[in-house]
Amino acid sequence: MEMMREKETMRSMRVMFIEMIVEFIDPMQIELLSALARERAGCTTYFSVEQEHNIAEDLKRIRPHIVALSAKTGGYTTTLRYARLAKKLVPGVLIVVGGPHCTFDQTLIEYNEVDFVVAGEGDDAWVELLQNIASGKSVDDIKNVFTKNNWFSRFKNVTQIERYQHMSDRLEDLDKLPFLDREVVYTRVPHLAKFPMRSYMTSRGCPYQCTYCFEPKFNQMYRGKGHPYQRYSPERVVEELRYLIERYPTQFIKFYDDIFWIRKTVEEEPWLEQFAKLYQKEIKLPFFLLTRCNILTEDHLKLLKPAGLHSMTMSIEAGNDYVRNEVIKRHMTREDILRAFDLCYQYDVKTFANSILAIPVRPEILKQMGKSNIELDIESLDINVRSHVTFGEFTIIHPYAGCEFSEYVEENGWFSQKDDFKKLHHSYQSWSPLNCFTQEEKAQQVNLASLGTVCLAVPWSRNMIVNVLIKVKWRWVQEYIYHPLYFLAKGYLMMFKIYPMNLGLLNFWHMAVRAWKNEVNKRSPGKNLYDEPEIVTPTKPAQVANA
Ligand code: B12
Repeated sequence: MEMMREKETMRSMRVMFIEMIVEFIDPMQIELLSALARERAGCTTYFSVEQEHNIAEDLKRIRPHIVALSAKTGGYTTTLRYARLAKKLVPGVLIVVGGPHCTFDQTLIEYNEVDFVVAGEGDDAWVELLQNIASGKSVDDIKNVFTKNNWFSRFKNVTQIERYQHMSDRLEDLDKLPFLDREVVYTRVPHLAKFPMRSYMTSRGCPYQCTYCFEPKFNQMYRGKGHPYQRYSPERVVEELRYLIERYPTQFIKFYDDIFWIRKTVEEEPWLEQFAKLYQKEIKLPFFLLTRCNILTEDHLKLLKPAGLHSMTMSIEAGNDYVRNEVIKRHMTREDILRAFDLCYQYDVKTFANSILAIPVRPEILKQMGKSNIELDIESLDINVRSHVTFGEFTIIHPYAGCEFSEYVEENGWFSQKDDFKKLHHSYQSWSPLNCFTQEEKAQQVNLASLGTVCLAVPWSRNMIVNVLIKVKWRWVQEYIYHPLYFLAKGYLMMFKIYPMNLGLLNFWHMAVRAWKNEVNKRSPGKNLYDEPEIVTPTKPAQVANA
């Protein structure tokens, strides 16, 4: 396969994607951008993952014309490190950066090592950019694309709202997109090909207001430019899944849509019924999806369960009403949560709930409530236990670009977006980056993050966990006892309850070792995957980097 790709390079631009790590979920943005580059711009595409490959060697061997990077807020400095490395090793290479971080922070274009920033939806912009580069045309007027030229002459000194004028309309007919190019990833990351769960998104967008997510700002950015929720037709979903199943071992489908339906009743959303019928007839595999407690009804379960619905995520996020509805704006009552989880219990649909710990509340409000921050976190554990959650993940809130929560912590002096984004750990399983907590409180939060999951597997341990175990301060206890316990509980619940699959003994062992390494990296401060994030200072504009 590598050789076939190499031959093709003789007649097309070589585009190389670089990622830090690939877990057990497909990096779908790479797969989509690769398919677009190959099918619409005639490029040859390559993929390199720092955790698996020697990126420097890959860069020297492939000599890409374009390096394409997807920036997340935690670790965007690592993205810039890849860009610098590519510029050093491959003279003339052009660096394109897109993804959730630079959608809201286009100033990345000011770094010398970045030639183009693509904000928002990248599909059309990416193809036009590649086509124009290949044919030597100007790229400065392409919607969603920021270049050194247009940035310093038109966009640097205008408001974000004015920059939004440079966005194209939302892509409405998703069916026009090509199938994801899984091959570009699977040839380099065989563990993902062998893992028999395929991830897929049938929709884009979410109309809700949660302050820790970028979607509300995204919707603002695209106001007047199309509906905030777009989706493939059921026929298209099933066609792509069938294509996938024929090629790769597949036992389970994970629908990763932010939200699998948005209206409150089945009647209001005919798509669901059409999908359920087709899926049941053509695919038949068990599946997982994400939705919200306040829009789940019995009718949804009656419709989707026979089609194969096995498990789903409904995030609880916070047990305390004030935190849930005022601070992070979930707009969901306690009754909504209990009712939805009880329904799933009744229908034997396994549940995977996310809860976010360490959401800070202003001291005067804490005083009024007569509670401490950690007591609020314990309320989140308790509502998980009460809801009979099958698997619960407890993460630590991290502020990200484009999220209202980042403004909230900045206004309160707990975090500086300008100075602290660049220091964020790449994972939100790591310690809180907020300065309103003491080290002791932060240690309790990460202890609860590990032990909360254990508690759901062994509910009678609740009192011992909240009264004794989370108070232990020794790092070695966290690393050598709590993390492994979390890992065992998560492994067991994931593999036997949430995503039941038959891996075979050897495959199971390989996957377990890999998963363990990932978990250690995610949870440990100072144990970033590679090095401490490099702090980069934006430099003066380089010579205009047009192709
Ligand atoms: C699937 C997913 C994952 C998967 C796969 C991650 C991966 N490497 O691809 C898993 C579960 C592993 C994962 C992990 C994490 N994730 Co995640 N994940 C998602 C999710 C649900 C979908 C992403 C996706 O594939 N979308 C489909 C593709 C086609 O769309 P897209 O990503 O938006 O890409 C489009 C544009 O952004 C743009 N684009 C993107 N990259 C590029 C690059 C170039 C060059 C160009 C031109 C354009 C471009 O073009 C694409 C097509 O329009 C999003 C939520 C969401 N709805 O987007 C969160 C999200 C991306 N994840 C997020 C986070 C925080 C994480 C973690 C840090 C969580 C953690 N464990 O601590 C880790 C980071 C791991 C890592 N280093 O990648 C945040 C990122 C926030 C931020 N500002 O950085 C998001 C946005 C969720 C949220 N709303 O807060 N995640």
